[in-house]
Amino acid sequence: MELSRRLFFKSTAAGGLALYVYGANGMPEAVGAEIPGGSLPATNIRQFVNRLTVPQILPRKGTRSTPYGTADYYEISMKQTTQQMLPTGMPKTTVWAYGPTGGSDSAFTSPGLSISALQNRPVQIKWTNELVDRYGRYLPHLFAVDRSLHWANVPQEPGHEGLVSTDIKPTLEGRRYVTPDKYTDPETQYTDYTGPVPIVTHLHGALAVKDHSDGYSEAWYLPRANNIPAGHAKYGRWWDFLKEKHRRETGVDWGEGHQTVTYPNTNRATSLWFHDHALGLTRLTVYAGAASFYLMRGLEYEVLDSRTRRTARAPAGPSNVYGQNSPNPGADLALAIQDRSFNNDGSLFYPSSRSFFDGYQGPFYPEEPGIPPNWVPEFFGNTMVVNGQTWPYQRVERRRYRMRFLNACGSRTLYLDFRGIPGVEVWQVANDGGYLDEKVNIMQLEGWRRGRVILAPAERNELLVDFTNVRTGRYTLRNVGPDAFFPGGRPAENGEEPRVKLYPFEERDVVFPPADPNTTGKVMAFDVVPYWGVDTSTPGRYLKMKPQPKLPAPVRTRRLATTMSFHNVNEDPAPYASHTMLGVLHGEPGGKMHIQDTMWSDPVTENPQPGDVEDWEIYNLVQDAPVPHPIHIHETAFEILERRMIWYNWDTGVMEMGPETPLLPGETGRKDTVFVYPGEMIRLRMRFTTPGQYMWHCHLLEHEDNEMMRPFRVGPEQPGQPGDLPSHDMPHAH
Ligand SMILES: [Cu+2]
Repeated sequence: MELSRRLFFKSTAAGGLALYVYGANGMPEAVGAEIPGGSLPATNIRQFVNRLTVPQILPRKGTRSTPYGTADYYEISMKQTTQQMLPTGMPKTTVWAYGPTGGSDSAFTSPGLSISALQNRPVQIKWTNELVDRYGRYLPHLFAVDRSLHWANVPQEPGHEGLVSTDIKPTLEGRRYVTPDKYTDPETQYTDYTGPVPIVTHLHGALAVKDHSDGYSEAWYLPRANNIPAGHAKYGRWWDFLKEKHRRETGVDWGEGHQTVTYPNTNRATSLWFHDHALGLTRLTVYAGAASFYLMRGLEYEVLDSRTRRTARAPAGPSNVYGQNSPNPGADLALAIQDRSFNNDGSLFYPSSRSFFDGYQGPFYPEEPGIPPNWVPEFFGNTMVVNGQTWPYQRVERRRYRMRFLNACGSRTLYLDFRGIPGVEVWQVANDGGYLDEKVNIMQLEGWRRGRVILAPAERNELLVDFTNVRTGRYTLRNVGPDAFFPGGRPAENGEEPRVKLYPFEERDVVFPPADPNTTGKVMAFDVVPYWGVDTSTPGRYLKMKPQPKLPAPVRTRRLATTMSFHNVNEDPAPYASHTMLGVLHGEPGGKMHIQDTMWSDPVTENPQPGDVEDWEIYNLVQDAPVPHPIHIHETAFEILERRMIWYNWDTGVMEMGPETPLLPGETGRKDTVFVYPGEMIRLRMRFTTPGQYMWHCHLLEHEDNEMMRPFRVGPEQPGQPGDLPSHDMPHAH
């Protein structure tokens, strides 16, 4: 198999960092070419063949009475199905899709049908795991599940001190990893997990959701299959406790293969999305297709028209409800962007082996305790998929459109680039938390930012895209984000050399190679045609935003860290990434700070009380492999108060504080996901309102699945909640 590029950063004597990119032959090579994937080369896929599909709205199944009031009620299943992701004429792709329980196969798509929710009108959903075949037997995962991580551990393989439990890291003692074709002896070998697949769905960005309804990673459940192997648990460690809590509070019970949850919908208008969150395999199940939009409509459009001082008019679509109309999104387009790789038979490709990432061939855990056999630290697909199709096109009229973008990639950061559409106006009006305090005129930003919109994994935004002054013809929406390890910064232009210099502060300069211009450098095409109607929506220049009230001063400040663990193996001078972590910092910025590394299994360290406003300062300390981490905090949304350069001296432990840097465009208002760049501290302010057990984590899904996730608790420990697990030994070397 062709090897992925190996890319890492090495400190130089001057204290700067040099960027090294290694090819399969171990020699530095140029970047900006097609990246490796499955057996189907991305260049064999014709672009702009299929017309964009915008997910229709899922009709509700009825209403239910809940403690929050009358709720819209839905039943949604996850099933295996096929869809035409590649252009017509090429093979179909097997995906895992959300769809209405009992609905026809055509209603199961990836992304799934959207939910349209109204602010303060609750929603109740019964989620069912239907990952079974037509004989009722469980379906294995589409991709290699790594059983050496701290994961759901469905087979309950023993952990430290012989502990038998789900949701622990098994020791796999005395066993050596082999690929499935070489697996013969369960006493001395282990291989990929191919059993029934646990799922649990999280509504990303939903505020004030109780923990029983938040998709806690240890509240997963298997499908109701007739051949669950002996010794396999059907539910995660937190299932019983949260099941009983939901039953007690809402009167609705959970059962084999299904879970019902209740959302209060106290958010402002914004674009939420839901996706799988099962412990240690989220990256794989989301890659298989488990993601959909959840569009939260406000009681009114929060934006004013400066000419009238009344509510502005947003570009609208016709009512676009599944089963009631033929699909017609009108001028309201929800766009989920995902990078994917394919094999010649149309199947999705995701690496089954660590060697795809950096050529490392083993030994693996537990022999080489830091290195899991299947997990890769990051993965970049070599095609761009929008709403479940590779490189679609969309016909747009010379008028204004409301576009809600979602970066649903696992690792990839998008730099959407509108520069190739002369005459277009682009206004960012909302981010993931709702409408901004200040609109952003994207085409008038300064320097390299002009025409570009950055989207970290899991971030969303809403753009008003105005084609009124664009000449008819075909235009490409491009992506100038990175194809490989991403250090932050800006894309190289005109053959510029990539570079990463973080220190000294006044010389900070980060330039990365942009995506391959022929493949992942393109997102989709717009075919601009005349418009014969009258566009009554408010032009961007007249939009007047309503700033959010500021949160009061915090009752406490927490100092937290993102770190990464590396291992030197054999004589190889380059360290191998082992796992990513969050941590707690002790000491004062500017002086010595000590890092308390924390893993998923460690006891809760962040424990606000209900109603508390807290500041979280998150320090990205990974300077020898500079990776920005998109941090997501459940239950709440935050103000971004500060970005500041930092430099942590790993030898002396001194945290040097540098100058403050401006917030990025579109970071006003509230957010639920935010990048923390390498060598940077970001300060977030938020209020916690709902008692219970939640998670905060990196949303780079490969990181999230391997320890870069922490439980946190609002309020006191709950009577009867599952106890802490013994912390497992993980190498904490840096
Ligand atoms: Cu991360």
